[in-house]
Amino acid sequence: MPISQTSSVLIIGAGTWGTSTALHLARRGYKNVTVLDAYPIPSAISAGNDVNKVIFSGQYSTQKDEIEVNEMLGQEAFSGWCNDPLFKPYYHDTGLVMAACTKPGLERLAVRIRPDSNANLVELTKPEEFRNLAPRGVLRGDFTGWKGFHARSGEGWANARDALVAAAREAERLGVRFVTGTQGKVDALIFEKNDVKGAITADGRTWRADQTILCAGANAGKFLDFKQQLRPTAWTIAHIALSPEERALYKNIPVIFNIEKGFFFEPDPEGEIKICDEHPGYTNMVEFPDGPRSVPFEKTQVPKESETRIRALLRETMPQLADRPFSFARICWCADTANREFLIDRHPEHPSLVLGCGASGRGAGFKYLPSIGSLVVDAMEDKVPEKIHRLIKWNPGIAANRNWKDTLGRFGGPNRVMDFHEVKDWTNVKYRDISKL
Ligand code: FAD
Ligand code: FSA
Repeated sequence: MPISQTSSVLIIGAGTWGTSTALHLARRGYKNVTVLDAYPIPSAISAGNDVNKVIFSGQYSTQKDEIEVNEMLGQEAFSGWCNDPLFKPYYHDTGLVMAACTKPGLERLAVRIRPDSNANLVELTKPEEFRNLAPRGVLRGDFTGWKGFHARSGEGWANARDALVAAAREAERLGVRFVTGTQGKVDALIFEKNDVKGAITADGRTWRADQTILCAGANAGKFLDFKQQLRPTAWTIAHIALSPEERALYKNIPVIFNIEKGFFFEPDPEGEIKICDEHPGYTNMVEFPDGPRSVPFEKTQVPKESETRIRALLRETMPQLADRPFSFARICWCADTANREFLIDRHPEHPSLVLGCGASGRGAGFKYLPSIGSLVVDAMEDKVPEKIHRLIKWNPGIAANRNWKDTLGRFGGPNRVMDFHEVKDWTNVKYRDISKL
């Protein structure tokens, strides 16, 4: 049956990409769209349910065609943050510093940042140039060996959780139905005659649909054999609370991102600074009859070794905060493809199934919230331009015999993909429920 605006469309996952997809379907006039999510919005396990995310347009590849497509997709997303009245209030153009210290780190930095293409960049080579990025001794660390670039504007951060909730509310206003909790928790896809005809939820209900779009982030592999194309991989987040006086002092600092150590932002509206230690990620490898796979699990703590790395980053940059207790900590899962491209395509063997997956690609996928849904709907409408489709299509060939330990161009920590089975000690930070509207 040809797709029309009255076709029933079922989206699995109301995280970053599922919400964006719902919004773009509604904006294109689709009238029968349902989104299922296992958690109330914003989902406690969505990678996008976070106080802030980096909005950064840099590169991740050296291939000409990938650079071109990356620029195109990046511009679409950035235009959404700057011009779409829905998203504009959540973007903060604070500028961003991207830095590294070692030779391989600096070589990677040269891939990620191309000064020739951005007149807005200032090179930073000395510690005092980093310290001078914020007023009043906020960045009073040694910055030993740091080199990098400061984009004074055109990069920054977004208030992620609020932007996600705003997008969901707008989709709902335009007629999309969101079903969450047990009623929205998908147990399985409905496979019929080599096709996918919807999903079955934990309450036993059958949701049949003309088109099913899988946007379940790191959990997508629970429902479909991705033939090693997705690797659930986790990163680590912690917060430190500032006093009311300190909040004013730290306000408006640029995002500081050392690609070998981690990154942090100006305080969130609650007066907390979020810090992530950068590393090639953690897997949770489990043996299955057809081989090992990484399986996501939830935890609002981080490994002690991550705490040590976060404190080391603070000691180099803002030593005055390095020994403060964490007010929040969490592991956060993404899905990495074998080449860090997105995986957005109609499934070749299940014609009514569309995949909106692989969001750890191209740097990482939150920054595409305003626009990625448009590409997913293009995939459903079979009109993704060939030069993009070539890069983001279902392509198990490139994942065959996948090296699950591939760092995919990431640095930090021990410079290797870690596994949670190796972690002995975790932090013991007070629990906070992040699943609230
Ligand atoms: P998610 O947002 O995780 O959504 C998946 C959804 O599926 C969830 O809502 C979940 O509840 C739902 N789901 C799961 N199982 C089921 C089920 N059984 N039934 C129904 N629903 C289900 N990107 C940036 O651009 N900038 C950054 O600064 C940045 N920082 C990051 C920091 C960390 C620590 C991490 C982990 C990621 C970061 N990212 C960043 C990446 C970005 O957050 C992700 O790429 C993006 O949010 C992924 O979107 P998604 O929709 O694929 O997955
Ligand atoms: O380039 C970016 O926009 C950084 S996204 C933040 C991050 O934590 C990565 O640094 C990490 O490597 C992973 O992709 C999850 O997202």
